[in-house]
Amino acid sequence: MTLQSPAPNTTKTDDAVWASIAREEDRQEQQLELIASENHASEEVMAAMGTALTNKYAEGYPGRRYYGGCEFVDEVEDLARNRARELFGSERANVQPHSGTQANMAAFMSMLDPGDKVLAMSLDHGGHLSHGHTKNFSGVFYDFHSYGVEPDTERLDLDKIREQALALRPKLVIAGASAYSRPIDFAAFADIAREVDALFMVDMAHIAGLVAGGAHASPVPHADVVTLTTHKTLRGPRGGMILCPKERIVKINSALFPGGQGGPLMHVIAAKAIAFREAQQDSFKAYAAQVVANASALADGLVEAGIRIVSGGTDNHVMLVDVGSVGLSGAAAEDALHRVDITCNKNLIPFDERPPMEASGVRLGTAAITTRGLDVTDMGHLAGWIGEILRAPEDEATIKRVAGAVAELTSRRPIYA
Ligand code: DSN
Repeated sequence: MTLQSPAPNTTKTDDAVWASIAREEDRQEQQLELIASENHASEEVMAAMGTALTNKYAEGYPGRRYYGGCEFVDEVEDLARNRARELFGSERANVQPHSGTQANMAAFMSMLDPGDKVLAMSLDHGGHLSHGHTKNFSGVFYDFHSYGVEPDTERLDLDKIREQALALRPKLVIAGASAYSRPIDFAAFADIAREVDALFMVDMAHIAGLVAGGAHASPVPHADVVTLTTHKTLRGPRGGMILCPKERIVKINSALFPGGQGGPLMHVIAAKAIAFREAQQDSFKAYAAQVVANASALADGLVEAGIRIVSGGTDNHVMLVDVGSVGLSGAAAEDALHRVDITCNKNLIPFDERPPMEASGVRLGTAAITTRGLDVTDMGHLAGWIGEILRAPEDEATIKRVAGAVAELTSRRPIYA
């Protein structure tokens, strides 16, 4: 494929910005990206974001815009909406949210009044900022209460969550997490919500690509509203999306625009449409299965190296590594791994006694490294390298040897060949 924009010979006059972009592109090629919420979008997805669609205002929805000249961006948004509906088996889709948090804001506005009670997963146990953190709009405008994982299993206990819901009688129950490595039983969650006359929403941002690829059960048949981001396991452009049954779409659309956003990013919506088509291919099903297989192999390898994984392992793309088990804080582990070009983020583990900027865990995910072709054999090596670095974070010989092994692997498996 020939990229149309930016044309390969585009005159680049802004040396400062292009130099930083080049350094970031090199960084991505040279480092193993284990941040669980990141991925490497295809060149075609990225090309769509560099087109003239960025110039177009299109407030409103296809066929009902507040600007002229929208006939072609209407085509693009219709393609994106229809492909999203087909991909996830949803009656309706809104592809305009600029982010997952803005998708959540619109979802809440469509279902809740300020002050309404909501039950969602605690951020400290793996939930998300926009599910009720006191400094986030969600915690400011709504009355959020949280459930968490059990101290012994480090898993959700649906019976306990049901008891909480019966006591609280929330208007909305939310399932979905940013650091939870076990399957979520959406049907059981929906039953709890129905029993207490609550609405049920799922934020599947992290697992959207696994759902699309058949590697995690779908929440779409069970939830009143499903929100997601398009850039994590789904491997599209940075952005958000909302799925819902047809009777909810009018309120959702109006809550998103004019409720929470102005003009949609039509260049990003074009990139979303391309990513949804990519996710409809058999190759994406294989990708989703490989993401899960790789995560499982990486977790097993770390356990073999004597490092504790929260809940003992993973069934999806993510795991929480308790680096306190080898005497490190999450921040120290993140720094140590960064020195050998392995990128990850410090993360609280459930019942953590350290503050968030220090934390006792790191969160590792396999979405991005699977995109660049790493397999379960590579995971065995990677687990060994991580184990060596976490056990000897200051040992120069170990750092040099592992950094060399990472460099050899990344050069053999380029992202954009
Ligand atoms: N901050 C994202 C993550 O890393 O999981 C979620 O929004």
